[in-house]
Amino acid sequence: MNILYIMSDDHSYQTISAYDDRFIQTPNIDWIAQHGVKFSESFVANSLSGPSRACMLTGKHSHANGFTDNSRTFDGSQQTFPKLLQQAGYQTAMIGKWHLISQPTGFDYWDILIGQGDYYNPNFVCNGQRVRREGYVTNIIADLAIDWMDHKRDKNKPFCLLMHNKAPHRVWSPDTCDLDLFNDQTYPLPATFYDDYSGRQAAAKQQMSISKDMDLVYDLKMADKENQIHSDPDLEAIGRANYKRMNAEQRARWDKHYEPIIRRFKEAGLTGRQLDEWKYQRYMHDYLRVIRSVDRNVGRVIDYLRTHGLLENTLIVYTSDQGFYMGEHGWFDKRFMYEESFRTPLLMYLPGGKHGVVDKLVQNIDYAPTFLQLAGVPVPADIQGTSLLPLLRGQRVKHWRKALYYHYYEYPAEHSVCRHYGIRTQRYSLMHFYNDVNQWELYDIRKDPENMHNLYGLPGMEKITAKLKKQLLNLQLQYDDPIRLTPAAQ
Ligand SMILES: [Ca+2]
Repeated sequence: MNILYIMSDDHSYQTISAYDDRFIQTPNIDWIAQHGVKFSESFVANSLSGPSRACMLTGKHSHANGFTDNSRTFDGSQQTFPKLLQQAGYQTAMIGKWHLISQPTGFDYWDILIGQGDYYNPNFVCNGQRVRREGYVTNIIADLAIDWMDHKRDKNKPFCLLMHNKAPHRVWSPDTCDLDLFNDQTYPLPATFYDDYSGRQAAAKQQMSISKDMDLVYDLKMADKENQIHSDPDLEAIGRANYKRMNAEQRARWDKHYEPIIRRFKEAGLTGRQLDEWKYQRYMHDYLRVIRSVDRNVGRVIDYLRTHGLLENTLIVYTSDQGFYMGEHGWFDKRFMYEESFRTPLLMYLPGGKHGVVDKLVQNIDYAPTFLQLAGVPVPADIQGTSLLPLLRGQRVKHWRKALYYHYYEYPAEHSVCRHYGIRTQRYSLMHFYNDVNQWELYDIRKDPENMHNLYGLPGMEKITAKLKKQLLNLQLQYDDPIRLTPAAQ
């Protein structure tokens, strides 16, 4: 069985119509759900790019694979599932955003973006060789994936291809052919857009708010020709450099779309909530245009499999490195153990497998053992995830996990989200923010899926809190996390 693993960067489940059809239709991504499994309770172990990728490759939590935050360098000498598949006779390839600093190991072919990568005319490193490619990044990554499957692999061997999009990562720059999509759409503000963060210290401290931290020039492309609009100097400089990176044809189409928006923005002189809500609409427009391109390119790759008889023997996975805020709590970005960023979309098509929804608690440490088991490779005992293969085959699973563990480390850093760890059951989330703050938060997800009402310490919550803390400590011991609940906190 071949494995095609497609992972986008910061793709929220809110913007996949198989999960939520309020904002956009994604028929090609939905195809995977319609012909396979949609995991409705899918989560990450650490809601950030590099750490999430490291968890996925190793099947281990961040403390165990060493890549706890984006300042780290991935130790490529450690065990990963691509290496184990390669040893078992698979052809392995990694194409697109890598973001683990060290060079990829365990791949017969790799062709990766440098760092975060650029949307337009991006630079890649192909098996160690630097190359600039003209065009739009999502199209290029799909082109490379198809080209590898078509021409570069050994067709006598099964393959495992990791296709990692840069899109829709900040700053959500659409393909020029998609710029005018959704021009007439106005999106409803999330109910929590004006959250005041009462009862939640870490939420109050963050710097990822659309109102305060979303940059006019960098994020919202208001780089005017007259040079009158100014924003954060560093971000503005990158925003203007992104514009210069385009070729003449791309710039002409870009200007045709953005110049009238910039002109109207200058004339309007928006302030306060009007400005906040204008920013939200601009953000949604660009983000959703980027998703349209992601979906189209997923369709191209599935079409390739279909026309080459590979749908009968290829597992197709679509996921994201974590969830993302579409204005909920007034935010963009991720990092928190709150639902929107802790969750991640996960769709899998297994030929001959189950069709439908799986509501078991699953996490990105489960992918590695799934692929190994599918390939008939023994799953090493030090892998912390659990194979999803029985769930994909529709088998009855008696003893599935009752709770997930989460640990986020990147602080102090961009967006100022405090360090925290926590536990998530089907019903509750309990999280402990530590380091410069010391606060517990408890949510009843069934009653409060938006994580607005911190129940920790309230009368009547003692019993469930004690039970969850005990379960949390058990998970920390099970996964051997050196940072764990102290006796005083229990
Ligand atoms: Ca990401």
